[in-house]
Amino acid sequence: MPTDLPSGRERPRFSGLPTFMRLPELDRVRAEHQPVEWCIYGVPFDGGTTYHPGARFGPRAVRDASQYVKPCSPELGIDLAQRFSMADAGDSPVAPYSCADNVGLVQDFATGLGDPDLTRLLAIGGDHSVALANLRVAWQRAGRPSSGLPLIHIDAHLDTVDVVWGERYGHGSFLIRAIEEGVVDPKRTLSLGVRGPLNTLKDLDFGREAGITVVGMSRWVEDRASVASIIQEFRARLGDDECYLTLDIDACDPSCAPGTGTPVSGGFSAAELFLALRWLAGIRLAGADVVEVCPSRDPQGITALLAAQAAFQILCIDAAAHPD
Ligand SMILES: [Mn+2]
Repeated sequence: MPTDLPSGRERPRFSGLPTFMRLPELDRVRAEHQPVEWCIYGVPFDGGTTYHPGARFGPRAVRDASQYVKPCSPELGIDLAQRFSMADAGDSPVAPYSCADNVGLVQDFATGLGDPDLTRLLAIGGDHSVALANLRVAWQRAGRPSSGLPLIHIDAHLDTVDVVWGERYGHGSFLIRAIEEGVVDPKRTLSLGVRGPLNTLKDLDFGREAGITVVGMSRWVEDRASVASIIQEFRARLGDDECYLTLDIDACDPSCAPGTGTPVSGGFSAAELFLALRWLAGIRLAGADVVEVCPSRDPQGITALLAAQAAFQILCIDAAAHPD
């Protein structure tokens, strides 16, 4: 089903209220385009941040940058607006002082979006703690698979820290909580982009022992062909199952993504990130998120632009699995 998208050649992209990609607001989608297949929503929360705060302003910055995201991918031969009915549901309510309360609030909001049988959810953060809420809802909508959802995790950090400053639901803990809760299948989790320096040499042990395939940034740099074959193996294990994708923008190098709370040098260039996403094209997605854009550290807006264009590429991954 298509989306009513104003043409940038008729209505200038610098005019109008800035919804994500100029999508219609969810409650203004025409009846014949409901239920929507993808619903995008913002989560303006950064209470889970362990270093520079400010990702609470991420959804606004990404929406603003997304005015210049056009709907067609020539690389994949996809017109996203023709492939899917999509909408922007605005921002979730948040609990700025409580990570645990926030996860529950966002989960309740996301649960009510669209048609649970048909609508997939793309959350725009906010810090990475918000992914747990969207993951829980994606898992429910996928029919509560007992093994948990397969996951593609693109991030500089593995996010399997148990507790930081007494907090179990911070941005470095979303993945350990998701595995404990059974909403993610660690044995079908592929993590791309992890790199040092780390706090301890044991920081990756939980993930590896749980069965996560950790493809560190060093392997991408030193032996990219082996990363391609690991992705092929992962796709073979996935079969036709739906997979969740989470993108922490700090997976990218600070030279193309400076606006983030916990930057780590030596990450993906923008072009490399898009190459990795194209290698995933055709995987059916159960849901997705793009998190950790911190606009106050992004004076030129390049991080927000990258996040907006990456969100488009993520939707194209799923569109490639749903041919016309
Ligand atoms: Mn993260």
